[in-house]
Amino acid sequence: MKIEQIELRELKVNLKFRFETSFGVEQELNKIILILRSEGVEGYAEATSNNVPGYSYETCNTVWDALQNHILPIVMGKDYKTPMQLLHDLGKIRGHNMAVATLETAFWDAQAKAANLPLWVLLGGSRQEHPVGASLGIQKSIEDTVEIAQRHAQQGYKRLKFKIKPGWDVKPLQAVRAALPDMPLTVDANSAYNLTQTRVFEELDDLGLDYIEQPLAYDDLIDHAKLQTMLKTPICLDESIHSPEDCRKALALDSGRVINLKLGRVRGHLMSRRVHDVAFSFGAPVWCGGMIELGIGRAHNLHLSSLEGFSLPGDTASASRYWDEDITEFLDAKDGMQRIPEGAGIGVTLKHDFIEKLTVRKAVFGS
Ligand code: OSB
Ligand code: MG
Repeated sequence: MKIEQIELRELKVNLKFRFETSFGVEQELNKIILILRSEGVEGYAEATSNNVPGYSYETCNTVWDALQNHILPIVMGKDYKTPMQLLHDLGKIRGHNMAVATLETAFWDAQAKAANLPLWVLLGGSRQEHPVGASLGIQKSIEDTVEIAQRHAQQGYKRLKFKIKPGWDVKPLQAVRAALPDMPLTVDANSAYNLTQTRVFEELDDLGLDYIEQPLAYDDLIDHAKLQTMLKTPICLDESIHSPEDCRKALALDSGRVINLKLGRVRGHLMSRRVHDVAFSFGAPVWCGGMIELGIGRAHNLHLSSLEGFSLPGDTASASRYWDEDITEFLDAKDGMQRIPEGAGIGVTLKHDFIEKLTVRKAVFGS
């Protein structure tokens, strides 16, 4: 596939709800989308960056800068046979995985479209329908938390994940557990605790959670291993895993027993598949995380989730949970199951007029 033209757009979008995590509140978001044009086909991708560097050092602005000034100058006009060749050419770019993944995932979509195959076939997946969970932000009160939990359980979500932070952890989860005794529940601390606060996790350990996501530092594997020895509940790693090597080390050290996979965090589909394969060889379940994506990113996540090792529900709810209107035509999940869009590539069509309306920055590279 010759990289003939790349179109970048930054969109301004409004989340339907206020999403509070231990690192901040999000509602007005900027999203970058990329359209790759090659040999008569278009590949679509979406950056997973947030507006602020709270989850990752990457932001919308660093993704735009890395693509415009460092990544695209290397790849424009070149002809790559495989995603591996593309990644190899970008080997000197340290980090900026979300920026690289934006190009890499568009490349996969274009390749799948050129072959007239759904992306999941190219990735080697099998499952075409996937159970979905909901990631619920920090609420104003315990009553609100129980109410939103019950509402989402009724809507059919197969697992509920609650954001926690110091001072907002054991009590709300005890209340939810009392209201929903049999529901699969998890928590996500987004790195907000350290080893002086293990008491919180010992109390959460009695609630039968499926896992505790990223309790300790974003760059840690050692303290997580220490915490894991104290708990029956598996630790799930998100922020700590950026590569297949990170995954191997984490599972070898028993820093966690479940892996959250996000395309942007690990540099795209090829590296996601390798992280998945490492986890699979350890017998560790993986699931697809979310970064509050629009429909393009959601479709990529669903294709990735078709791989065998994705044995737990993902943060892969329908676009309609997040947006009054999406930039793609996106099928809603039914009874907590989300189907992979059909057709070649990621299988979504873009609403070009709506995208134009949301655009706050646009650049085209190549001709
Ligand atoms: O830690 O999984 C996370 C959103 C932004 C940044 C980090 C995370 C999240 C979510 C939301 O939990 C998942 C989603 O529903 O898209
Ligand atoms: Mg997380």
